[in-house]
Amino acid sequence: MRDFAAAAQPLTDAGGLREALRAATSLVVLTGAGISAESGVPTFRGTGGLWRNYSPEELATPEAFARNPRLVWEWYDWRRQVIYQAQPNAGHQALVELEHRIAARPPGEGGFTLVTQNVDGLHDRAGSRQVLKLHGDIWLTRCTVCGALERNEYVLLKELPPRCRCGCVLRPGVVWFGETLPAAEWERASQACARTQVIMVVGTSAVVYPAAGLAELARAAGARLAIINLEPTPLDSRADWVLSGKAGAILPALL
Ligand code: BJW
Ligand code: ZN
Repeated sequence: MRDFAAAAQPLTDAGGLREALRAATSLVVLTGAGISAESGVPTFRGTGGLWRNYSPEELATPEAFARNPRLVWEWYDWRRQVIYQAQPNAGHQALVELEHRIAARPPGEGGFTLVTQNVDGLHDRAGSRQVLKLHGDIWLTRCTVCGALERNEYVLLKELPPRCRCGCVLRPGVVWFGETLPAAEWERASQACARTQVIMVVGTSAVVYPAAGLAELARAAGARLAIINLEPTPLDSRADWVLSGKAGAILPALL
């Protein structure tokens, strides 16, 4: 097991969080792009967050897709190639271990709930059993006309934009700005937050709503809040623990 001294940055009261995790029978973990950064998957914001000088706000919208579906698909096709080659890292794996440990405790109210904003599927590939994907899945396509939803794991799509069997344009099966989150996932995530003892928010800039609001929801219902991030986030001032450093070092160290 790794010692805290091995983590890249100083940890603020990590011992207290470790104790809270040891005692918890309910835990929600909310992850963002930062947890996959150490697998080589670029984040959206900050260093290396841009693709060909476009920001996610310029590409991840229905308007951008309507204007230039080929450009948007080029971005997704590039990201699918990067994700295809990536492997889950020590951070993803630590969350699998945490899920097992909490499941083994005397049954409490909530158990372990993993909520992700990521579309990369790396939590599933690491072995997490129940992943609530708030922003969809990059390996799904949805027909813009007939609505057919399919898994499409080809990298380097032959035709951009790809087309449905019905002949119409397919879009990525993800949630863009201005679109609503999948209702069932959102419902389960917010219910878990309303009854959890601890919420850990890992590798997200916490600027995109409603996902970022889950931390506030949990806190308002009495949960303690831990932030794990390389950089400060807007949630830090309300957190019980702010652990500054790489998720791939801090999460295993907490175990
Ligand atoms: C590390 C690390 C390491 C690096 N270790 N850490 C309330 C207030 C204001 C605005 C709104 C609001 N409610 C709704 C909105 C509008 C909008 C919104 O939030 N806008 C804000 C940007 C202002 N939200 C929406 O439109 C949402 N829909 C909605 O609200 O529906 C209801 C509605 C409908 C119609 C009208 C009105 C309301 C939908 C949001 C969908 C977001 N979609 C995307 C794309 C998904 C598909 C794809 O992947 O392509 O989701 S955008 C992009 O941002 C993606 C991400 O999931 C999301 C969050 O990004 P994330 O994960 O936080 O990544 P980064 O890059 O921002 O941060 C990485 C972090 O990691 C950094 O902090 C680093 O420091 C850290 N890090 N390496 C630890 N090794
Ligand atoms: Zn179709």
